Amino acid sequence: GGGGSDTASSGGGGNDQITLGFAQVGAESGWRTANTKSIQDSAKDAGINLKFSDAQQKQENQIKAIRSYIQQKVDVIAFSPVVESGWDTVLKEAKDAGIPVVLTDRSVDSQDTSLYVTFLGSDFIAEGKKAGEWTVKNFANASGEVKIAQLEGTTGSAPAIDRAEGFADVIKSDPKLKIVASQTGDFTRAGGKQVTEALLKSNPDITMIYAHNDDMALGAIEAIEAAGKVPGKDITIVSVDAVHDGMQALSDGKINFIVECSPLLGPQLMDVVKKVKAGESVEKRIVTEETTFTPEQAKEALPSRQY
Ligand code: GZL
Repeated sequence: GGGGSDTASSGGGGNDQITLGFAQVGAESGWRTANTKSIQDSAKDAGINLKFSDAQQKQENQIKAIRSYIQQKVDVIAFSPVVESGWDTVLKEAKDAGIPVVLTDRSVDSQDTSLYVTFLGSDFIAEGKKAGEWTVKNFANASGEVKIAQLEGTTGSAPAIDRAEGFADVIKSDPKLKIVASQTGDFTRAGGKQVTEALLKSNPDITMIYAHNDDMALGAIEAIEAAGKVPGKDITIVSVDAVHDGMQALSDGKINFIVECSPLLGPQLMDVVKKVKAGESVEKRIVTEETTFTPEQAKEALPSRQY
């Protein structure tokens, strides 16, 4: 037993009201807390009864939560799979119970795509490519080798796998660009700081850090400053998400470029839930709209950012 918080629910229990069971990854990053807020606020606005659980980044807790939603006979189940693999059994249980499942944010590697109605979330490979394109441009005139350290997201998660793939695909066009070290910081600030502290000892001459999310980049900034170096100058930093603290560091010049990954999936999720309940068809893949930011663009955008 234990692990993960109990499923909290909000909103009345009217008989024609839709009940959605959402199994969240955890609360590991600024992105995740903004994503949770978007889902909770949107459920309220949509009059949908939300049952919500936090799996503390453990797959077994997400599976437990999904099973509890099946027991409670919710109308729809939605979740962001912490890792890509290991979902077929529980998704089959949901299918056999006649409960449609919506994937948000991260996807699964199940061969049987009938196990879920749709996948609503970002194109992480495109995010990695955008980071790579900026890197190729930024170092086009560099004289020697550009030593890159990569802070990977949660091992086995779709964003970690795809952001690494998209980035590597693009930077291979310039042989000067070399990934000399790559390690997971599990999407957390503490993880990013610990990995960077070790990195700076083993690779003191790294030119750039590519972080799979802002929280790890912010941890890296702490480690770089503790080592007496200037983040954004001595070591170039590129990251993904564009959450408030990342955008602040970008605006301050401690990060050089951020690829946005929007957590505000709540409104689209509630639309999908209502369509599914009404038996209407939904596209199999819904890709989130998102952009990129330079320091100047961050300065302009910060005042109006929701997260
Ligand atoms: C991406 C999401 C990732 C964020 C991290 O959609 O799954 O998980 O990039 C978060 O900040 O922890």
